[in-house]
Amino acid sequence: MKPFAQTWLSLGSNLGDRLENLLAGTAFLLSHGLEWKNGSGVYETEPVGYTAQPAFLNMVIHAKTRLSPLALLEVCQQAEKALLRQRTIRWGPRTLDVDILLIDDLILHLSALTLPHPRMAERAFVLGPLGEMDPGLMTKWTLPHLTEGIRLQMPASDFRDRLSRIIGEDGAV
Ligand code: GSY
Repeated sequence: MKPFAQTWLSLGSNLGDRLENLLAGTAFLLSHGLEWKNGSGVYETEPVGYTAQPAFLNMVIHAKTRLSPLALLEVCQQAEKALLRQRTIRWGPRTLDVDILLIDDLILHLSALTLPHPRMAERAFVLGPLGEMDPGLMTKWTLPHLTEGIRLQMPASDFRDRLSRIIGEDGAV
């Protein structure tokens, strides 16, 4: 059996019921080969890139998995599809976005997947939640602690409680 890898994923939503989208997306991941280790709080964040769109809810989750990097990418894309991701403008609104930030110490340059995530070091909506959840990781990867334009909306423990109600007691959250 393949050994476990640890992974850190960024989740974002700015269409529909944003919190429900994050919960449903996380539940999807946990039923498709990922095991929960930890999660950040949920932050309301100003849109980056294409700015004429609604504010996002963003969070980071830390999970372990036996999936290969490309199989993990496939599951992340399936989670987006399961949430009926609608996206007409490349950087525009979406029901759910799932980005792989890190897998262990892997440095990857594939056409489908670059690790560490190439834009994570400049995104407060990633660095704020990641820094809250995993300060050691910020030091390890020399990441800046940017928090501009982000505001804690729901503490990590409340998100975990809501998630437990969806996935049940044996979801190991
Ligand atoms: O790459 C993730 C999608 N995205 C986001 C996001 O998740 N949050 C914020 N605040 N801005 C964003 N711009 C893009 S594209």
